[in-house]
Amino acid sequence: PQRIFSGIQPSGGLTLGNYLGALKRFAVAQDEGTDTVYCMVDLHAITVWQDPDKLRHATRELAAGFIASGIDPARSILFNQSQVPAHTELAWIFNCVARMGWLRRMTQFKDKAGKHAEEASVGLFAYPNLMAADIMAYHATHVPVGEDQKQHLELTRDIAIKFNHDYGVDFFPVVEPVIEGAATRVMSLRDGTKKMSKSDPSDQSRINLTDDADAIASKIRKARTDPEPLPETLEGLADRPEARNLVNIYAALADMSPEGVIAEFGGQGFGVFKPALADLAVSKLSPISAEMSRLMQDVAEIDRILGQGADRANAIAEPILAQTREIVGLIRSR
Ligand code: AQP
Repeated sequence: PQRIFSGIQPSGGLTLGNYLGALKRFAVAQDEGTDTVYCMVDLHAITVWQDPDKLRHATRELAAGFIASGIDPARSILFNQSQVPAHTELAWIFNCVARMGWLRRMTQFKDKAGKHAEEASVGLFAYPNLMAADIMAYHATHVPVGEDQKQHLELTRDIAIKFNHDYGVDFFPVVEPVIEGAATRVMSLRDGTKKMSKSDPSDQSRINLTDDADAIASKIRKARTDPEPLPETLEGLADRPEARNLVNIYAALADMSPEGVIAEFGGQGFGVFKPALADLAVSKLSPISAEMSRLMQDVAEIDRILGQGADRANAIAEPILAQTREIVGLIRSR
């Protein structure tokens, strides 16, 4: 049977990239009736310093973002990672399965640690092992993510294969990454070669799910573009990353193909396309942002939802962890 797992870090506010690359697709999977488990990965967030009050706020706001994007806590399991201890215990076991050389190849670590790898936390280096544990603790088979997470999922597969091989079992499934749609890589509005990211120092580079209509419209109006009108064919976007990004965003928001967007706007200048995109973005995102602020008025209710989700998550993960201990040879006295 299929089970989908995915997570988002409460390391700041949600962006349009997180929405199109993750949340919107999470809601579709749930609505298709798949078994869906969604996690606020707070333990991943602390691999770089987080102010404790801001972390609490971001975790609750992220939960509100999930619910406002259509994730129903009754149909999906929605919880925060640190309330389910199986994640960290399994991550330790995976620390002992994964090889240093595998982790050294991870481009996200290189990007995030930059020139200061010696000062980065050990947690940031071991991040992909915890991610593998998140997924394997539920025996998830499919993981919808953006393009940026592809390498980490390959590592998850390698860990599952090596664990199964080393212990002579067929226990952990080899997961399938699900990277599809027009917006698996939403780019920065200031630089079409960088991904849109919650931790980018420039707020102008991203659309936040909490931005109001004016902010959304103004960021799209000011988004960097070239002076040419949109091309008549998709191929014409090949060397125009900023233009291509805006076309992809339009397509994903409108549930159209990029070809369809070009069919509609090809030959038009950005003076026409940007206002149309701004209107579309405002109409799709305003209801989400309004629902998020409504939910954030009652944080006790959010905490209650996360607690219930954690109970349901524990009920799946604990037996899988118990079997893992058995396979590895860790004694549990009864
Ligand atoms: N720009 C993006 N386009 C498409 N998908 C994206 N995702 C993130 N950015 C984009 C997808 O969102 C999910 C959650 O990501 P995350 O918060 O766990 O970590 P991240 O990928 O590191 O996201 P950010 O926004 O860039 O956070 P920071 O700045 O803290 O590193 C994942 O499925 C991801 O693919």
